[in-house]
Amino acid sequence: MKAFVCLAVLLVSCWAEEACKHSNIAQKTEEQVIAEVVRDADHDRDGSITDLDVVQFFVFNFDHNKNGEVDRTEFANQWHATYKDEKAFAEHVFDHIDMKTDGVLNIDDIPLLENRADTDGSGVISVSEFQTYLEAIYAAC
Ligand SMILES: [Ca+2]
Ligand SMILES: [Ca+2]
Ligand SMILES: [Ca+2]
Repeated sequence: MKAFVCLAVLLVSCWAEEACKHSNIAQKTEEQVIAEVVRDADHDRDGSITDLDVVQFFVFNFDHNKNGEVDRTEFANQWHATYKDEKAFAEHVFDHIDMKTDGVLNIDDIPLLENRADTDGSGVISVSEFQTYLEAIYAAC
């Protein structure tokens, strides 16, 4: 566990060193984009982001070749098309969400994502926890 925390800290500091700036072709602010993502991710609008919401959000919207996984290119293209962030920035978002760092988002990332975002340990990611998680990703970039 301790080794994992150290690794996580290392990875975060690596990301922080990259000169990456939020830019959006529609001039949306980070706050506007995050609000849209949170709204879309809570697919059934019940105030929490469940496994099913995550699968519906990512697999249905982003998995263009329908192979059950979302790769970095699929993610960047769709994030850019939907939220208008620059693709390079969308790739940074992907790198944070790809918890297993194997280059694809799939069901293996979900438990890791939940561990990371469920900060009160309630077993479910609330809309506000998901928002905080996204804000951290945008701020780290
Ligand atoms: Ca939900
Ligand atoms: Ca795919
Ligand atoms: Ca929670």
